[in-house]
Amino acid sequence: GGVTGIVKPLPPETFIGHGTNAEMRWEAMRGVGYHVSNDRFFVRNHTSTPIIDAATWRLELHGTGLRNPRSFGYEELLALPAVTRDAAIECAGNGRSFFATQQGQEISGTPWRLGGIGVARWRGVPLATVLERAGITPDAVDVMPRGLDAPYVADGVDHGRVRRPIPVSKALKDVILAYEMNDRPLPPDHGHPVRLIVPSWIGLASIKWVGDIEVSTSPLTSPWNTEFYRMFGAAYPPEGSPPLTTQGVRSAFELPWHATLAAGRPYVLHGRSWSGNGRIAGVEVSFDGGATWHRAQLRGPHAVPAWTRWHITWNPQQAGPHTLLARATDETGVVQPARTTHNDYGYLFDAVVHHPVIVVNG
Ligand code: MTE
Ligand code: MO
Repeated sequence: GGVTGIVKPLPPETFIGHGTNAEMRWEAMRGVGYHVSNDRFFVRNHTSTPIIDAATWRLELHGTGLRNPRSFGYEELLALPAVTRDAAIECAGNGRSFFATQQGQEISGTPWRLGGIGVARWRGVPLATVLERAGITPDAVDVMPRGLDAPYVADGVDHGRVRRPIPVSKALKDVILAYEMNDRPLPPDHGHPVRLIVPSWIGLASIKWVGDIEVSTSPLTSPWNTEFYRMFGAAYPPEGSPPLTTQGVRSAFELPWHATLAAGRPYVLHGRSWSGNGRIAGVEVSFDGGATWHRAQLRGPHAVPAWTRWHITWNPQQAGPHTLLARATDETGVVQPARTTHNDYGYLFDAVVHHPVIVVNG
């Protein structure tokens, strides 16, 4: 899948049947600015990265919700009024491995730690512009973009090409058809030539390698909003929760797992927190596994929906293993919980993560 740079591929056995997946390395984020460079950005593919020629690529708009079904070529799209914005893309399964390692629960799916997220500067055309030029009707309800990557086959079932409906209200609000990532043309792994950016929503909604968009006056479905990307399990109704939309609140330290620190020396610990609900209002850090909490210093910018950087000084005194915790609160008052309610596919792990470090006598 063309994964380069310091992105760390997951062990091969973890992505059988899950395509090409690679995490962003949090321990390598120190000194990295607000945006994650394209070669460090996480990759999450259901199958594999297709190589698409922008010169022959077309975006087909079709369906009952359009008065003027039509298509756009790459150059036509580039000629439309463009917008640039910072936004996070985050996999619904980010943090999934902590259901097992922190809560002792069974889950299935790619075992992400916290590296299933990245923030980039995206440039492209508002989806609303393209839908208006295709004559979206007032009674249109759903918009379903579909990728040009290979159909997703799992356990002998062909689910077709990756696609998922978005309600018209969201599609017209802030969704972008992006052709640039951090001032470069989209790299193949991230959707070249054009992908959707659906701010605040689970990463799956941001369809890569988009080839067509159906606009319908009746509700649309796909396996990605009926079978997958809903909560199933003991705490949920048998048919599952409604399809997942916005992300929760999460935090991560820019530190290696099991980082070694010397006792008796002050360290400035850095991290980032983010929320699908809006801005981060505050972050507290605990150096003693949750007994006491200290307010971290937030540092701008604070784009929505993207992350807020923070730091806090720690002067470890006692040698031995320690657990660092970071707990964010967003502007809507949502606080990261101590535990996340289990769901079978391990989506939306939002609990405070126990980050182990080792203090040695300097
Ligand atoms: N779009 C297509 N066409 N095929 C895919 O497999 N994966 C989705 C989404 N868009 C996917 C896709 C998922 S699950 C996520 S989390 C994001 O892309 C990941 O985007 P990235 O690989 O650019 O980080
Ligand atoms: Mo995802």
